[in-house]
Amino acid sequence: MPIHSEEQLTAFIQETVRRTPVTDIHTHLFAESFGDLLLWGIDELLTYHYLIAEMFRFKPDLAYDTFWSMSKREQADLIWQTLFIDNSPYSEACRGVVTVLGRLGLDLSTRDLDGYRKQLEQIPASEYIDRIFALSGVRTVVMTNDPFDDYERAHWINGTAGGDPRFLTALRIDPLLNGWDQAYLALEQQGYRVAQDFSGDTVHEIRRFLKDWIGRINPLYMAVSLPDDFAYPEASVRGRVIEECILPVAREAGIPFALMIGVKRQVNPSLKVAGDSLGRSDIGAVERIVSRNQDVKFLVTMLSRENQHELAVTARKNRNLLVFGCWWFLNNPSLIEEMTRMRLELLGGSVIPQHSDCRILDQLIYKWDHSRTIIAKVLCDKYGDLFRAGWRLEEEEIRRDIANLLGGAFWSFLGKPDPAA
Ligand code: HDL
Ligand code: ZN
Repeated sequence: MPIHSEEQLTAFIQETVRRTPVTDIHTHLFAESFGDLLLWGIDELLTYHYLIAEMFRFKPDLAYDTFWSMSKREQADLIWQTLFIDNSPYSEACRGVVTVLGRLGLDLSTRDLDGYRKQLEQIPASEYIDRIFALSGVRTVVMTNDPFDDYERAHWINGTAGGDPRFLTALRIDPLLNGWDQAYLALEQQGYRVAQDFSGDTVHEIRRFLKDWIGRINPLYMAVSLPDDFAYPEASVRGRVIEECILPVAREAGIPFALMIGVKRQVNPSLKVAGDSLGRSDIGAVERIVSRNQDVKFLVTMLSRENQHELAVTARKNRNLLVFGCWWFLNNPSLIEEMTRMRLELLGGSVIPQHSDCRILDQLIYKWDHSRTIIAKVLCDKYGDLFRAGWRLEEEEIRRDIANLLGGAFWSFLGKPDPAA
C-alpha cells in the first residue's frame, strides 16, 4: 500500500520496527539446557558488570574485595541503593533495569526491591524465557559458545547442550588467538597433538580442533575479540593461527569469521569482569584481512567510536565485510543514533545496525526496546527524505527493508535461510 503522508509514514515505520522479529547476532545468553550458564532475574540484572563499574564510582572508600566477598543478593542490594535510590538511574545500564522492571509489569513507584524479587522468583525458568522472548520481540539469539570453558564443553560432550531453536551457536576461540600459552595445554588435554612452539602437527591439529567443534555445535560463525593493537598480517602466534588455521577452516566450512576489535582487557583487574576497556584500533588491519581474503566472509564490529566511520567506508570497499552492532561502550542512545545514521547513509541496508551483547536474559527487553526506538527514529528521517523528494514509498517495501536490518542482512550474508522465518 502506498504511503500518502509523513504522518502515515512515521506511524508505519514505528509500528513495523516495534513488531518486526529480531535475530540477535551476538549475545552471551544460553538455552535452559546449559544449566547455570543461563542468567536471568533481578539480582543478575543488578549485578551486570556495567553496573558494578558504575557503582564503584560512587563508593571511593569501598574496598574491591569487600564487594566481591558479598553474596550476589548483597551486591544487588548495594547497587540498587547506590545507583537507583541514592542517585537517579539515568545511565543506560541503569535505565535498562528500569525498562525491564516496568515491562515485566512491576510497580516502579514502590522501588521495593524485595517485593520485586518475590514477584519474579515465583516464575519457572522456562516460562520466564518465553515471556522475555515475547516481550522483547527477539525471535533468535546467537550464543557465544566457548570450547575452552570446561562447564560448557561438558554439556556438549555429554549431549545435554542445545535443543532450543531460539538459541543458535557461534564458536568463540579467543584463547587460541589471545592466550596460546594456556590454550595449547587445553588442546593437548582434549587430545590434540599441539606444541607451544607450533612444531610437528600443531597447525593441522588446530584445524582439526576447529573442524571438530564446527561439526559438534554447528556454529553460524567463528568469533574472536581482539585487542586494540590487532595487526594483520603479523609474524606472531595470532598471525599464524589466523592465516594457517582459522581462514582455511572458515573457507572450507563456508562460515564467516567474526572480528570484535578494540578491547583492552583488564585495565583494572580489581573490577574483574568489569575491568576491561577500549582503544582505537588500526583500520588498516581490517582492510588488509578482508581485502586479501575475499573468499572469506567477515563480520566486524569495533569498540572505539573513532573507528566507526572508517569501518563503514572499508565495508563500502569490501563486500565480504558486514559491519554489525553498537558494541559494549557504544551501546548508548547518543552513539547508537550517530552510528546508525552514518551507517545507513554510507551502506544503505547492507549492515546489521545492532546486536544486544546480552549476558542476562531479561536484558533482551531493554536493549531491543531502546535500540528499536532509535532505529525507527533514523529510518523516519531517511524515508522522510525520500518522501519529500517525491519518491513513491510502499508499505511492503519498508517492511522488507526493516526485516532486513533486524536480521535479514545477517541471514543473506550467511547464505542461509532464517530457520525461524
Ligand atoms: O568479548 C565480548 O564478547 C564482549 O562483549 C564482552 O563479553 C564484554 O564484557 C561485554 O559483555 N560487553 O557487552
Ligand atoms: Zn560480547
